[in-house]
Amino acid sequence: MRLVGLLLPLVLLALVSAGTVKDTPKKRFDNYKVYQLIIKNKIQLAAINKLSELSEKFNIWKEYDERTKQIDIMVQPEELSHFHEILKLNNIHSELVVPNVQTLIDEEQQQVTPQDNVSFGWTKYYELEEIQAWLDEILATYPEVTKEFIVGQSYEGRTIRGITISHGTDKPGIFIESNIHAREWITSASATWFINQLLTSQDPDVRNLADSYDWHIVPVFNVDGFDYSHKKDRMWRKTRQPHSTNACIGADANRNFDSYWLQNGGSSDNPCSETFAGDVPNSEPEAKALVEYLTAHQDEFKVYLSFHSYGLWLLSPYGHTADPLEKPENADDLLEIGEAFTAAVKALPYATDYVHGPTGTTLYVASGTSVDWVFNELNKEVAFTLEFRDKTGGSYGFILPPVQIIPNCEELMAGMLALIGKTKDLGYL
Ligand code: 0X9
Ligand code: ZN
Repeated sequence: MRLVGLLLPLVLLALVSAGTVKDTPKKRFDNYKVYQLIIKNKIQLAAINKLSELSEKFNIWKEYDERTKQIDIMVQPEELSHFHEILKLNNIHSELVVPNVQTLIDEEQQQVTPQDNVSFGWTKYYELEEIQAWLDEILATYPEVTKEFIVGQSYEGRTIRGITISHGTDKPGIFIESNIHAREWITSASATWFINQLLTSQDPDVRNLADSYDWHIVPVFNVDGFDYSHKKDRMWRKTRQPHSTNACIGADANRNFDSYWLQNGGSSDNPCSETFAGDVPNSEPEAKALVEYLTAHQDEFKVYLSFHSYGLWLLSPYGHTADPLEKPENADDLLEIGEAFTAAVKALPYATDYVHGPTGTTLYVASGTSVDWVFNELNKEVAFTLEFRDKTGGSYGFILPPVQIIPNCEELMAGMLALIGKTKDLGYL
């Protein structure tokens, strides 16, 4: 009796303090299916883009890719017959790539080793609190070479944290921003693995990488979205700031930066779209915080990398245009760096094929991205978007099985060694 009397207020307190996130059940994706579509003309593209405005029902996993003409799209079970009707009417070819998204989510949650419950490893995906606790542990274990930095606060009041790893002073800096898109869990898993490698690896090449540069790494940038993707909706992409005139929540943080913002069709003004640019540039507190942080610390880094998934791409600016004639002055250097990265990844036993090139002509036009903002406004000459595993049209998309975390990380390290090596050879570092 006394125990119940003590416990009940505690339980209630825990529920209340966890806030509204605890109030709604976790979204299930039973029988949601993912299709890969082949788009042959503008009418077909317009038809699919129209559907995708209803992002709850038709959720774009991979936007229209200029080069391969493919789109990956997740469809709610209730909309399947409508969807197939639209495909038929527009003569769009489709292939089923994920028959049941919930099955993938369930498999993703299965523990690979019981050990992962005890200590942090890279055979499962961790929640935000676990990543934060791990970061604290890393900072406490390596006080000589690590330092915490704070980018700012998210809409829901979480702290956006980063770590610097530095073996000396005034080395050329490399800034890594990861998990700007909430559902891209492999990005923070890889960023934490990379931090761990810089601190613990005995491989001479990795030691050289750690010792020669000042690293600035933000493993989870979109903290609110990431937490929401773990607790409520595995497929959440955007931020969590509500919109004043619309029920749809959040903006695509990677469309919210003030570089060609909302231009050239590379983003949307519809708050319900997955690529909603926000009402104004930097409307999202997270983007605003990053802009302010990077502006204040612009002298501390020369290379900027943004981790995404999926598709196996290494993308350079510009993102705002698909005109091949409109390219940065150092476009050839960026191609050479991209070549080094893709060749190094290909040489691993997995023989994974990354594709590199300018975003607008290689993938699709994306305006207002963090990478383009850093490139154009902070005049950083080397800036890339990395799109990790899965491959497009693959069986997993964003829900990359935990057994693939380490292989993805190995590819990241091989690619990174080559990317940084070539960037140095070309005189940027
Ligand atoms: O659309 C995006 O924001 C990125 N792809 S994702 O599927 N992860 O959402 C690509 C961003 C391209 N980057 C630049 N324009 N620099
Ligand atoms: Zn992304």
